[in-house]
Amino acid sequence: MGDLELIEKAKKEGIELVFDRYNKQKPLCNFGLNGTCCKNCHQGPCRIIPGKSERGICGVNAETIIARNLVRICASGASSHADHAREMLIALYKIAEKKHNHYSIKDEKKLIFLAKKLGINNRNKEIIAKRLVEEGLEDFRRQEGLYHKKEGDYLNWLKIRANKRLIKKWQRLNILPINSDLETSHALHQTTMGNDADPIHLLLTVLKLGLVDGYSGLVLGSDISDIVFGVPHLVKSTTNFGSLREDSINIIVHGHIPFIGSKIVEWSKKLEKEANGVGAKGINVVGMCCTGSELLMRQGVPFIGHLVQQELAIVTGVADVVVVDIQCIYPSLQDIASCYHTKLITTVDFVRIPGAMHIPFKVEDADISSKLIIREAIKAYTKRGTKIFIPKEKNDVIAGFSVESIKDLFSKINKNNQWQVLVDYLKKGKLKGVVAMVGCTNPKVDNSIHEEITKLLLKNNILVIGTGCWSHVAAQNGLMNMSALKYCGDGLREFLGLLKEKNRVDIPPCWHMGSCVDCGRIGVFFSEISEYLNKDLSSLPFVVSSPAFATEKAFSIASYFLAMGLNVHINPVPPIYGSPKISKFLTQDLEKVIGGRILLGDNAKKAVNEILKIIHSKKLG
Ligand code: NFS
Ligand code: SF4
Repeated sequence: MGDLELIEKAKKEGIELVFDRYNKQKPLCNFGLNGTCCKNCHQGPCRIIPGKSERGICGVNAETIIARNLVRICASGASSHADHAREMLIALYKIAEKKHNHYSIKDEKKLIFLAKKLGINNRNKEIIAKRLVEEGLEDFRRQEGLYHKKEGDYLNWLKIRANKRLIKKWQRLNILPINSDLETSHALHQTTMGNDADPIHLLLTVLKLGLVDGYSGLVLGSDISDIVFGVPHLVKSTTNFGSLREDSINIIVHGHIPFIGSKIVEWSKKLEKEANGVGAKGINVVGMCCTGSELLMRQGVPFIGHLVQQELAIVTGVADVVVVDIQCIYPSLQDIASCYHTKLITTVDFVRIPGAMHIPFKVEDADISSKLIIREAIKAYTKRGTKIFIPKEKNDVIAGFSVESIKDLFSKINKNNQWQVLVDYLKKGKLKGVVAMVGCTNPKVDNSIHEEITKLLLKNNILVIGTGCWSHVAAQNGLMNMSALKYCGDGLREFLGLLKEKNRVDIPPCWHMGSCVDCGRIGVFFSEISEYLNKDLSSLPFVVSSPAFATEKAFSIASYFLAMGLNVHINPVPPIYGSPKISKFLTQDLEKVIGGRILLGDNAKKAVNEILKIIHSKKLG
């Protein structure tokens, strides 16, 4: 797919890549891999060695260390998503204040839909938006549930977006979060030296943090970005490095929040003449990682690479600017950029990379910063070297499968009960289930596992939906266009054919639901079907798989899905192996507590076997 050629090129040019650094780190530390190291205080750090040092200096055992570490992973992941969502809320408030005209409320329908759920009634959309923001921010500051536990003292977004049956279950388990910041800071406190030593209680906190991640991060983040940028609808574009252009100025937008990217797309058209002035044919904006998905599904921008490919984009020699905001940005980008003409630009105050240029980006002066960034790209283009190689491969992609757009597709078959279309196919057994593919790529893993699992699922008549870096791998391998129908079993092909016929649009077998934050859309998708059927989510043939998870966020997303009662395949094995009790609890007993558990499987066949076992045990009808 061109990656190998680029890796070869990097080698020749003496450039160190993520894969080289991974090799230098080998062998990876077993204590870290098994979850049995603790540095939560300075009596240690401590490691658990069976038969030698079974307890840390404070007396804590392996189970507790592992459970505490998982809590901390989830607190970190959840706070990343919650911070993202808060950023969106604050931006929406500024937009609603109308003190500037850089952005506007694009999707009034979504605004009203959410406002109604929150009990907000007004005729003025700006007033509605501001009140909606206040309700969202309440999820970062509510303290009421602390004094006296009352009914309803938990996240507003959970109240309006979660499945009612699940809320009751979470209430019984006492894991309904009061406010996002409180829960993540509480989790850090809970896991310091001398606090919670009960591993099961700690693992329930992992589920609670999954709900924080889900409702004050993922769902909230996607909802607000829909209001500002519009609910995604089906859109066509391209993927792979072949979407870079030698004759044009290439701007790679990398990170997670769609504000910068969308403006750069807009200004790249307006400043085209300036680009022509330096001999470039035009300005080609492409997306990397989750920003790639955000821009793809709303503006049809090509998305060219996932986490472990970000460095390779610069190695092509045609990346004029790489502009980044938050999360998943390898600091090595600057080292590599400095070997070429590439300008790396950071934009968020708390994400700085030594050597990179910093252009602060605020929604209230988005146009100014976008122009500055594009002009940096124009300048950089004039300094392009000759060490250029763009892999040719380029695949077509169909994206934009939001819950709303999926329901639109279904409504052409059943106007009033959209979910019935999917339910009928599941009941008839023509579709066996739905699997959501999520998460990262990882240098530790052969990332073709994404592609292999996906193909096996399609063959087994499973509808595959998904987000994040999975969507890059799937798209790059042609699984998000019509050519992938050849991988589908007959029942799935019939289902997709019916949708195509009734809607008169191409429907590929893998549905791109967006960036990682859009895992919230997956949650809403599953929740709505379970509510429609009035059945527990854990009784339905739905599974989640994260076959190459890398980030803390990916683990907190997994806890969100676990908390919903779904079975979640996670690979590589999360740091739980240091305790047989914890491993057993998470991979077996958890099912009795919440309905779902962690599935393991380090290759596609094993993973799909596990997934199919679950799916076959949960037949509808
Ligand atoms: Ni999500 Fe994985 Fe990062 Fe996006 Fe990719 S690494 S947790 S998919 S880019 S956030
Ligand atoms: Fe060691 Fe306990 Fe301190 Fe952890 S909290 S570093 S196990 S003494």
